Amino acid sequence: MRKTYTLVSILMATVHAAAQTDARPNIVYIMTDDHTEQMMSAYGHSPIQTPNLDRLAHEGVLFSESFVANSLSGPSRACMITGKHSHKNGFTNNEHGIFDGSQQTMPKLMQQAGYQTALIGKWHLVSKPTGFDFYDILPGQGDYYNPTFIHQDGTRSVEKGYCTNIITDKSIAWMEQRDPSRPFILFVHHKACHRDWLPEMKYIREFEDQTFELPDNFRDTWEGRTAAQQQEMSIASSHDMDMVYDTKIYIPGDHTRLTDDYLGKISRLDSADSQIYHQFYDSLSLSFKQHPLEGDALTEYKFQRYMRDYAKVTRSLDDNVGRLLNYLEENHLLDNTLVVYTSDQGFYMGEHGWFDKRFMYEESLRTPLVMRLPKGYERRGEVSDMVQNIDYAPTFLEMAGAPIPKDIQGESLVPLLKGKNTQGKWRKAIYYHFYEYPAEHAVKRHYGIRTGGWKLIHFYNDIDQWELYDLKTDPTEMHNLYGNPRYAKQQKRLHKQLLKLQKKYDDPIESQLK
Ligand code: SGN
Ligand code: CA
Repeated sequence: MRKTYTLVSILMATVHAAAQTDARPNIVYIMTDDHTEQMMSAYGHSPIQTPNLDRLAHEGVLFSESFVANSLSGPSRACMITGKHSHKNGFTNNEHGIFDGSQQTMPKLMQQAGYQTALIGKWHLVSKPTGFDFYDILPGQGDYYNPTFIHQDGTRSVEKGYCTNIITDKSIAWMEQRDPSRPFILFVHHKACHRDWLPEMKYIREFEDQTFELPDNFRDTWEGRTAAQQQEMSIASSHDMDMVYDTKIYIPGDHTRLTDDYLGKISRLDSADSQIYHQFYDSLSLSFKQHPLEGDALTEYKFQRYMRDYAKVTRSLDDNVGRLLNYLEENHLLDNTLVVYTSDQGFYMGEHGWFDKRFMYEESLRTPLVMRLPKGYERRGEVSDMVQNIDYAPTFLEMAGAPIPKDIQGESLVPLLKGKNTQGKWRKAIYYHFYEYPAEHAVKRHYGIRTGGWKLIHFYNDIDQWELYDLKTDPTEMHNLYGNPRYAKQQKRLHKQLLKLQKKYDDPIESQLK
């Protein structure tokens, strides 16, 4: 009898605790690394299917004009958590940056507003995370196979398994033990789909029958674009895209500069997985050795290998987004949770002949953004207003009913999510600034403005070149119109608009260059 009584009281307590007494929406923010719109089927032109990511879009909203402020991991993450451009949050580049965690951040403000805050996965801001009740992060870029995690007490441990699955397991485990009476914001930061695209064993043979179409401008020779000519992110170049490290093809005797890095990653596998891995890539290497390729044929071969491995990594990612959504659904959390899916930037899938990001050209300036909305937010379908990753912080704060500090530079997306008519008042242009040069991939420093139909970019530092694009007639940005008298009017107008944005965001770069 006593036993039954105890059980009933425990059950009652659980039911009571399960009701979230604070009705503000939860937020699950899923951010991947280097996942791009071209590889997400909801965006309409992907060669692979991403059903779970698409589910978010179909049940919620898809932002068709979504951009970053600085197309690189650390800087992008810093923009996201501060709601400010790089020159204001101080984290301008991966190579020399340490994020000043004592500054105001959105996670801190959410915490102060009574939210439980947790961060799991890639952090990449060097300093210790601040503003999180709980964190469990990857060191630096992290590893796909049996990754090491840095726990909140400073200790590290190697966790068995595939990184994308582990990050999801940890996210679910955190939600399981949270205080159900208070709202939460959970940041799920995947390593996928970052270089060097190491697949989960169960998908190692997926996509091998698929031949990916080359983008129209795959053989771009970058005329009229000096910075593009001098980049080091070309699929064709053996220096930029390495046969061993990137395409996982061993050419006997060809011990490239990255072999040790590659072996370091592969040696993390335990013996059963290592066998599967080697069986697969060794057989590819063997057939390559029997039928060696060169010139254009070799470049196209590298492109196919790149696309297939990227697709495999994306497949595991899509599964795991599905797992997380199912967890929310099964636990009756979906109705009152904002689920955001985005990436730290877009990526080149062979456009201009490239991989990687950094440039202000469309593929890497854009980032996928879909949201499944909590009750009370009625908007559905495509949102075509121009949004940027500095907008997430004010959006989450407004949803939490917390004040938005004046120095936050992004705009809250709440009016858009409520389906309100913004009466033409929404921004008509976005500002971009990339700083990491000299550095890997050799993309020059640049800043610029993108409007609905035009783009003006200034490459500076060891170069002084402007580029102007008419995005309506030249969406793949092949023709630099800068200085062409036919476009003098647009050029002048964009220069003016750019200066206005730099004034608005208080970026002193133009005066520094004079
Ligand atoms: C690593 C990669 C680069 C990549 C940067 C930044 N090289 O250095 O290809 O551009 O990260 O990526 S690797 O040999 O280590 O794979 S970011 O997404 O973290 O900004
Ligand atoms: Ca990235």
